[in-house]
Amino acid sequence: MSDFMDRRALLRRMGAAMAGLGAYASVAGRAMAAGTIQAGPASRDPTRLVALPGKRPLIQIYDKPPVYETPTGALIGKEIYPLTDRDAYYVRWREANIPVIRPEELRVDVAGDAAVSPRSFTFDDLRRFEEVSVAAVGACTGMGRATLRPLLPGVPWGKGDVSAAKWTGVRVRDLLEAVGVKDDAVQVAFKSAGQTIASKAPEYWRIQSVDELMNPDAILAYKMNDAEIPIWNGAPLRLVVPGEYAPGWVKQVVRVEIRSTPIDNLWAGTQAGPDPLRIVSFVTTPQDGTVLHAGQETELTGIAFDSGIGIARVEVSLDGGKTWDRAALEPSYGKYVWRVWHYRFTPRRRGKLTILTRATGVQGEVQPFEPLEAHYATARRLNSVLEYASYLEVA
Ligand SMILES: Nc1nc2c(c(=O)[nH]1)N[C@H]1C(S)=C(S)[C@@H](COP(=O)(O)O)O[C@H]1N2
Ligand SMILES: [Mo]
Repeated sequence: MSDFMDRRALLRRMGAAMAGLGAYASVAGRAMAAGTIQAGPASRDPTRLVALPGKRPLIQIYDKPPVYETPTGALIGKEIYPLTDRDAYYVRWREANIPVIRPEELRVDVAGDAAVSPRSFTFDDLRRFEEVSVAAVGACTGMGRATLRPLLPGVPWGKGDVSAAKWTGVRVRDLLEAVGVKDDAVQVAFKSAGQTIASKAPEYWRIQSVDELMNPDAILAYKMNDAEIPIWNGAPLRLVVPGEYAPGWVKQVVRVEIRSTPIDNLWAGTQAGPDPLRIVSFVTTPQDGTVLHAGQETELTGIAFDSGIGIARVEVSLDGGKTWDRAALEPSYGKYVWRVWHYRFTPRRRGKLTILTRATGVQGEVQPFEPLEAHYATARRLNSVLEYASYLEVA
């Protein structure tokens, strides 16, 4: 049985590697032109690991467009501790074709009716601005959705639709100042290069308010963890808005539109404004399903993050929330980076073990115990203790 599983996983991995990136883009592109491409069936089998070219095996949720979750044990990486390694960073696209754009081919149009002097920038032009770096957590708004009942629409994410990386590039503010922003600007829209699978809104646009983009930490990045950005994570240029949820972090940015009227588009929504990360914590290792040994001391490692305000403490409960005990926090590695924490205990009772964790921020905000009803209804931002429970076993 396990032999069979291994073979299947191996075959899938080989298939994915052989298909290659070029093949993926052109096959999907042709299928889309023929009107045959659709979102693949959603499934979330945490044991189904598939490697995209250049990535290590990740939990495949969709094949086309590619949606891959990072196994929790791979969130804290080694390239730049405690950030996620580039080949483990989660992947989420709506595009049916993901063009390969070499830096020398890149043109970014910074335009729109509220731009004073619209301009097209080459990669070399961008490199003439001051280069800045920021390390930040990137998190999808659907975190933990797969754990809720009734099941909600949307990508059935587990806990791994989040990662952290060091991004290097140019400040959006510097670009906006270079072209000039008119007084009547209400928002800035960012458009990606490819075409999404939605025929009614084939272009992926997201909007930010001008105020958010005056944050010097908002950047258009061309490097990840001091190296090339994987195509899957938005090479050659992606938007990074630290402290905010990642749907607005448009990948493969080719157009920046400074607008005096809100854009009317399925992806963009109509309201520009901050979308700060809500406080959350969870166990990264041991991963769910791990069997612990009764009487043997075990160390839990986990992460906790918020929008950059600061984590004061993380507590762990082994009895379903009746009692809580404090975990040991590692030092902060940057305000937008997750805090790593550890907790040691010795399991005694054999059987299933559910572990809850609860983060508290420096301003007193507490990770909610249950999903907020309003958020449950919209299937967004479900950062409760319960969604992030860990399910282990003691033998
Ligand atoms: N071009 C493009 N950018 C995009 C998306 C997308 O579908 N297309 N998805 C957004 C969403 S919903 C998320 S959660 C993040 C995921 O970034 P990643 O694939 O680098 O992990 O990218 C954002 N930027
Ligand atoms: Mo997302």
